[in-house]
Amino acid sequence: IKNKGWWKNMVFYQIYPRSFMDANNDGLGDLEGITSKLEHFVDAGIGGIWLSPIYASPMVDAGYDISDFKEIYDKFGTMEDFVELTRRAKELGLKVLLDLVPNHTSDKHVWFQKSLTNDKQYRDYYIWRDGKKVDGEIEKPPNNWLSVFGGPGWTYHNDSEQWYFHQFAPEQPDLNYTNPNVVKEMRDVVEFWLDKGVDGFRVDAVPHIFESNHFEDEPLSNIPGVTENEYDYLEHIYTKDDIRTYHLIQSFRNFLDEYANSTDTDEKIMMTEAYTSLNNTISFYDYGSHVPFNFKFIRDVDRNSGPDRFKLTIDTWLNSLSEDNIANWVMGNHDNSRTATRYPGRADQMTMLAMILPGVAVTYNGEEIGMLDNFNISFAQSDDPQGCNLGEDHYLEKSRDPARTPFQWDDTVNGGFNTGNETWLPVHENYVSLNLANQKTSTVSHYKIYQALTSLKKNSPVLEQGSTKTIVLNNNKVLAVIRDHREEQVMLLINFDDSVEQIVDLSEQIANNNTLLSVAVASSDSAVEAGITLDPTAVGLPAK
Ligand code: TEU
Repeated sequence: IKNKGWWKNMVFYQIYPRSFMDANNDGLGDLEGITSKLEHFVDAGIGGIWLSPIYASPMVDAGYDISDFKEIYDKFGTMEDFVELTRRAKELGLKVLLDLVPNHTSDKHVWFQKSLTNDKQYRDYYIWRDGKKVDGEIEKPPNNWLSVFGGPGWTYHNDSEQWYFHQFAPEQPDLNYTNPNVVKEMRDVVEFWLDKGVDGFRVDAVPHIFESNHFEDEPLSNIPGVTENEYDYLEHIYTKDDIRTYHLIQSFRNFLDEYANSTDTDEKIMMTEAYTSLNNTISFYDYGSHVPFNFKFIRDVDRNSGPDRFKLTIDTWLNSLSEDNIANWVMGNHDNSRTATRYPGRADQMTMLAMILPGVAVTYNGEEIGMLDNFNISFAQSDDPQGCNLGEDHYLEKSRDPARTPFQWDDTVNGGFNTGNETWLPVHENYVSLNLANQKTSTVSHYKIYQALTSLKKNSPVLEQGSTKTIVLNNNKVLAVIRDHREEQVMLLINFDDSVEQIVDLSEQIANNNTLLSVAVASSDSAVEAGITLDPTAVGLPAK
């Protein structure tokens, strides 16, 4: 395969198209907006972009409910706009990945519409079951399976007197992957976009693709305080992590490889989204995923975790990899609270970790400037079904909207996202000071640090090929990450203490005869002058 491994030391960036840049001022981001901002990625040191779904959709789940896999959502633009976006991206040397959503379609997809009419071919594209008759009278769902967004995983269809299954919203019916035609359809979708020149895919909701063919009731999780409508009320042993998922992923991988070979184009890659156990995540490497998303910085550590917890989290991940697996570090995405909100005052440290650790780093749009969640969203303004399902009093507890508000480009109206029309979610009011333009002119800013780190990552053989060691120093106040390669070292020091400075003695850590290339030090967002000392020369001690 041509240019195999181009992605192995790359920074990837997730674009949330609705919120990135609104070129036509209709309140919703669009492809033309993205194209107009492609230079930003070059400036930020990003190698590849992944676009959250841009396909035709009724937008019940922000585009993860697709009504036509081969059309562009009209408010995002046209196929010509997409072709232009990729053309310009290639010109700038950027790789382009799309979101592949194989688990389900929109209920408005023609396949489901035909399925509803009992069409011979399409009925079996989805998962239809008879309900349970109670006292011979009231129809109940076939079993107790729940939807990730809360409530039953089954919806009744009056005309055909059967229930269909949906892991997510009722408007997102699950495809039936035991039907080979469905697999073939999805392969056609992949091929369609590869023919348009995309470099790979982020594959959505992978552990949810298969369900047990026996439709057993799931056991109760017995987690205290969880109510019976909540997804966590059950243990999902029959609807998640099915072994057949891995074989499907392997078949996608084979297809990508065959495609790259037969067209003599660069390697095509796959990133897989799976919130699952460490073992299951690592298994995706064995079944062909190039980048099985590592969500450990989202799920396993938080603002209260000390250096020892971080060390454990990093080491456990790295030690699970076999030699040819490439590590990856995801800091945030559109489903989770933003990094700067989850790690108050430590956004820069998290950026440094992602960039100094080996392998692929994944940035969610806005994280390069330390954007914060916007909780100032009324129920009426809310969009996310996961939040709205909880009703007016509780929607913010699970809503993903706060992490999805428009990108803050500058201090003009709406943060420069558009030219003043109302935006689909409100722009965070802090945009007046927290914006890209501002951070570009400051000598020290989240963005400047981000840039320095991506540049170091790209240009340093140590970071690309070096070994990795983590050390807890100063009585569990400081975490050191040391990358070592031949005669060179890069060391990252993070002071976890919010108020007390740490003097770090590094004499033991610096290998004899080695040149210490750089030391990145940061104790809080305000102490970043020291963190920026990423000069390609040895930097003195002690740490600030
Ligand atoms: O998310 C898959 C998934 O499992 C989510 O339910 C996730 O755990 C949850 O949102 C955390 O709050 C993917 C997409 O990333 C998400 O945006 C979609 O809603 C979902 O699939 C359905 O397509």
